[in-house]
Amino acid sequence: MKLIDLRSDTLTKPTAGMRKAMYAAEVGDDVYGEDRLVNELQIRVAEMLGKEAGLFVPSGTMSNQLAIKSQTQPGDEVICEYTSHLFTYEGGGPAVLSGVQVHPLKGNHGILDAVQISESIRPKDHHFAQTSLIALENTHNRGGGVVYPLPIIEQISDVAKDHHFTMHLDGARLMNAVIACGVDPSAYAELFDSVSVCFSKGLGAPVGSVLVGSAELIEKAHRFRKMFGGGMRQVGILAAAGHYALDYHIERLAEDHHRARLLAETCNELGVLEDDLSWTQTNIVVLSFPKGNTAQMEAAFMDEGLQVSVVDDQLIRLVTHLDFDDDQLDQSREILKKVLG
Ligand code: TLP
Repeated sequence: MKLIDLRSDTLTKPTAGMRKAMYAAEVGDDVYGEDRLVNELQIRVAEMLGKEAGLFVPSGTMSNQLAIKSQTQPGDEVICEYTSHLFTYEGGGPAVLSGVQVHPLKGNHGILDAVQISESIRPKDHHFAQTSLIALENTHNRGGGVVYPLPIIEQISDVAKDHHFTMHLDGARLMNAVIACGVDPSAYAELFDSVSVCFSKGLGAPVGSVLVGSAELIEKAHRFRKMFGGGMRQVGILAAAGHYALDYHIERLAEDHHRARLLAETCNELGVLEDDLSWTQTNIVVLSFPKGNTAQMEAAFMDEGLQVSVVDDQLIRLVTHLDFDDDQLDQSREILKKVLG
């Protein structure tokens, strides 16, 4: 039985076209700054997002951590959402790598608002850690792939400006947000000092992210990338995959969103969708079960050939992606009905 894998959009394999581009890639040593495709990719992403400079890094995690390191001092505080990737899934990186403490706030499907952020800013008093960075995530992974509404980010950005804080965007799935709501990526990016974009999620590349920001910020991040062991050598091979993803895999994200919507409709009919259909906005579908049932449900789906991802003891996540087609969609809906019906 061929398994259908909906655990994550990170699981996609490079397509034949992408592999061809990687095979043909001219390479240089990027630690010397001599890999043309890497240099071009950094400029390309920076221009797409309206920023001065970009830095190619191995992962979304490193990109987020470099953004924190480059914009904080030890003892500072970073405000973020309590299920955000940089707080939940990055191994305590902010504390270890930047010596900052994270102030996690509970959002609505991962979305924070300006009022709760204002209320959580520490007074200027020597008892408190000083807030210096606000980090948001768009789309919000644990929020169920929800798109951050631009007006809310604008209000949060006003708060940040009033207090002279910097703003970082974990845009691992920024292109999903762009396709879902038709907002230009630069309209999001102009509200942030740094933005991280991943090629290895919905865009289907095997590896790689780019951090963008001002030339000064990226210069600092470049130094820290070396310190974190992220200086790479002949990585034009990977940059070629990034270029290919930008050329061919952005518009098609709409297909992933459509398939996710159909999966969500089935889950809704079966009474297991976490919330109403309006929260399934991109390629992530979240299912909710009575407490303690998710390991058993995961096994039941697996027995039928569907791999899902257990988020916690109540939630299961399905993520649509480049390697998930209409036939697999039909089969998945049948499996959901069989297991849950
Ligand atoms: N997310 C992965 C897991 O780590 C949970 C996934 O399967 O969704 N930001 C966001 C919003 C992410 O979802 C991820 C990966 C990252 C950053 C980290 O990217 P990598 O894995 O490249 O370090």
